[in-house]
Amino acid sequence: LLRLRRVLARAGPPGRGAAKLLADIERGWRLLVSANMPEARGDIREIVGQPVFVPLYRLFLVYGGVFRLSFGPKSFVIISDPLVAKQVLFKNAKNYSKGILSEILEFVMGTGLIPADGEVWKVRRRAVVPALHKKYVAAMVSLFARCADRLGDKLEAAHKKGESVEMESLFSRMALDVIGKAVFNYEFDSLSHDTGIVEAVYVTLKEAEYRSVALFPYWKVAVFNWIVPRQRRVAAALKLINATLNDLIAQCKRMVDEEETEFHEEYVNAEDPSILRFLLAAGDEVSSKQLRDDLMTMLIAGHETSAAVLTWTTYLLSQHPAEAAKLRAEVDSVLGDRVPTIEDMRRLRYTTRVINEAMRLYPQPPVLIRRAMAPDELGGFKIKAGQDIFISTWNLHRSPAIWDRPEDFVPERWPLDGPDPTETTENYSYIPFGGGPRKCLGDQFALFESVVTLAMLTRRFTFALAPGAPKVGMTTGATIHTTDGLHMIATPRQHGTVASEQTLLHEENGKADNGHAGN
Ligand code: HEM
Ligand code: RET
Repeated sequence: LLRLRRVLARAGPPGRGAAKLLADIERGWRLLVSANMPEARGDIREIVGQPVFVPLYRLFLVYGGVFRLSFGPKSFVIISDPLVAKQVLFKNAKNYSKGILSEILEFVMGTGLIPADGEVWKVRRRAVVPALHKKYVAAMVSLFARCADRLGDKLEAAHKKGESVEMESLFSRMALDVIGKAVFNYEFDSLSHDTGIVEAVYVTLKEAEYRSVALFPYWKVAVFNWIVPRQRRVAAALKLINATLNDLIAQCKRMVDEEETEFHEEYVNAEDPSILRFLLAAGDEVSSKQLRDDLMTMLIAGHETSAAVLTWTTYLLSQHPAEAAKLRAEVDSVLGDRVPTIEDMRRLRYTTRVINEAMRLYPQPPVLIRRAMAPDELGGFKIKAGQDIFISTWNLHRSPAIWDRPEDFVPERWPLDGPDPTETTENYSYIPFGGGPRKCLGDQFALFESVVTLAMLTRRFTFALAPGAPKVGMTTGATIHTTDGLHMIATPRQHGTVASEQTLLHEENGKADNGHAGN
């Protein structure tokens, strides 16, 4: 079977029929004979120098949905099979901890929700999830619109000066402004100023990215932390961020003490709708350190990922003018020159599908990390306690066994009148926000943030890659970045809707070319 796969892999990704047949045979085979897990004997040089998930895709085509990858004493199990991903994330989630992920992110998130495991995670998840209730998310829509408009003003100013714009860093700044207000009511205003605190956030983020792709945990060597200048800068940045967060927490505590309103399930303070305000008003027992860790976790989680989704969506649309035209038609007919509200989220259907599809092709992060706490059986193979595991979202989302035209950008593969695709509707073939008990708690927030921003920018501009811009390659830290930025020309639109685009949308709505294969 392996030999057959090798031969096929040389010819490139197989068609869906062949790939699905192979996957089925493989599953049956694993169950029939208690075979050993296929082992990829990679030369480490094949992996260094490019984003890790790229060689993992090639290995998936050769070794299948579950295989082992070893470097010296280190071994990882790589999962690219939806049902095995479901086992780890959902069915037997209790058996899996965050493993290496906690080691990477501990310096910035402490025992915050992403790295935490066990009792700490359980208690904090229960406390934080209610803060992102319906009314909160609805209140956030106007914040998204305000920040997207500020970004629009930047683009307009650049256009007046005849300049191109680097969208990746602009999206990153916009997402920082959004998440600062949303999580602790702090105005970074990073689209306009580079204050000390904005820089400190970036220094910290960069360090998290370095650690994500480091081949050995250099940060565990104590001397490095005070002799290497970068490590000293990181320590200084963290000190500044911690001090700022502690001030904000103290200030917010005072406000809550003075407040008259009773706390209730859908509590939102009009002047300060932040998550921090909710958590303090709820009055749970929580240490300032834990609160800081949770805020910091959300700051990083909600910033990096959203910026990356918007960057890759904008890139994909620049490569697909017909889809960009369809998007404009929808935005013009739904919004006209209105600012979007929560009700519009249901109406901006094609806009949502564009985001869904961009998250399929560029999932953020591209791999999920776990460690088995006790032995388990994954897709017919036994694994031991302590086994480190990578679930490759990238591979699942581009698996030739699951998708027709897996590499193509086809928002129409998700029917407009169908449900929004999630890990549940797609049975773990599509997991942009993970799944099971550790699923992203900002999923609705993030989806609306992307939809509002994309709609607002589409209303005001058309985008094209800047002439002579460097080729848009990928590089990875925790999320997928461009190698040299996303340089674009943003041209303000002449308003008045283009009639032919309106017709286009209505015609297409009738005959959705459903490229989605289902499971
Ligand atoms: C977890 C993706 C936005 C907060 C996750 C996970 C993914 C993810 C894949 C699961 C990680 C794992 O299983 O190891 C995304 C994407 C976003 C986004 C693609 C934007 C497009 C946000 C936002 C927030 C947030 C805006 C906060 C408001 C969290 C938290 C967790 C998490 C706290 C950990 C949950 C837990 O372990 O219980 N996110 N996220 N994320 N995300 Fe997001
Ligand atoms: C974020 C926030 C959202 C949830 C998670 C995060 C961390 C991801 C990491 C990924 C590492 C990826 C690697 C990819 C190689 O190709 C983005 C901070 C879980 C650390 C090593």
